Amino acid sequence: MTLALAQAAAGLGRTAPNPPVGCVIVRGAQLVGQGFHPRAGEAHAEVFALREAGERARGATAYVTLEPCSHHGRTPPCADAVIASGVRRVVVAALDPNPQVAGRGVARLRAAGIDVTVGVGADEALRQQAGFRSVMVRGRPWVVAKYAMTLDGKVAALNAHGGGEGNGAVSGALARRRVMQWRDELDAIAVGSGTLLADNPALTTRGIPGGRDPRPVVFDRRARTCPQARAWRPGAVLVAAPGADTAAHEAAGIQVLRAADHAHALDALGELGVSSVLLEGGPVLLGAFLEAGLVDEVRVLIAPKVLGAGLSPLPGPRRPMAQAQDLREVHTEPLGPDVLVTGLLNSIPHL
Ligand code: AOF
Ligand code: ZN
Repeated sequence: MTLALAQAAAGLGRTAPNPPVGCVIVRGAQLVGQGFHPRAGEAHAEVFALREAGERARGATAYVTLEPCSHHGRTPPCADAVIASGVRRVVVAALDPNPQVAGRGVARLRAAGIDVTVGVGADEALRQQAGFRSVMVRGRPWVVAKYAMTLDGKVAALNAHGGGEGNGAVSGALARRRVMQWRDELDAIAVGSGTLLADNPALTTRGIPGGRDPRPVVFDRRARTCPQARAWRPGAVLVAAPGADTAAHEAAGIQVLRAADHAHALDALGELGVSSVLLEGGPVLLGAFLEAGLVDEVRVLIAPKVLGAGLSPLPGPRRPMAQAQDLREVHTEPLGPDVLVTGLLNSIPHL
């Protein structure tokens, strides 16, 4: 299953609205086939793996990171392909929350006499499929809030006017590389209008071989950003208030999405085929998402430096420590001199 999960990882950021899925086929001690789902509309992981295995699939065991599908979508049911191949045992990491599948894939395999085990490697599979599961079950993308801060909890120095000062990276090279990996793996990257105005960020993936750029989403209620800013490449989305004057942006070819609040904006992004969002700031947008309960996962990079006055990452109301939000499934990892802390605020939809 570890190999199947590694296969699936090749599809991260490329399969929406479909899930990233990996499959390996093992006969005795021999790996006879492997594959992953490259993008929506193309064949599913099992099909690639079975194709490679050919006749050697007979009597073999298939490891799949998602329950083989039982329905006719853009492609025919994988459960039928698995049955036809002669595979004798199937190990599945997680069931498919798609209501058209939802356990029917496994049921069909079992009805054909195949021995099926479910749940092996489920934690990692759920993390890989968080975006797909989120849209399928909740109708909105999985939101990952990311920021880099100093030991004293500041994300940016202050400029002379008391605003954020964009210049100067907080974290080191390894941490910055990890952020680029996340940009490669998540469907969209979201920032607020303040960040666009202050930094004019490119919001691209740099330094990752074969990397792809996430779709820029700019939360700009009043459409006050410059339509010529670097973020406005093809596919970029402006999220504006229902009454905002977006004529200049529309004239520049920018896609405008109107939403009364952040929750509705996320629903609309889900409908556009965005399964996961890397929310990179600034603090006003992060704080608003957090208070609305819309941050599902947090990834924080902590740099061993002390700044003094500066911007806090997540401004929120005053509350007693007993009411602080606790993260679940917390992981820490050193990245050179920095420390990465990740955790969940909402659970990944499971079946
Ligand atoms: C699998 N293996 O590799 C994937 C699955 O339109 P389609 O035919 O591509 O079907 C999309 C649905 O199939 C998707 O919503 C999810 O339920 C399942 N994805 N299933 O057996 C795969 N990518
Ligand atoms: Zn399938």
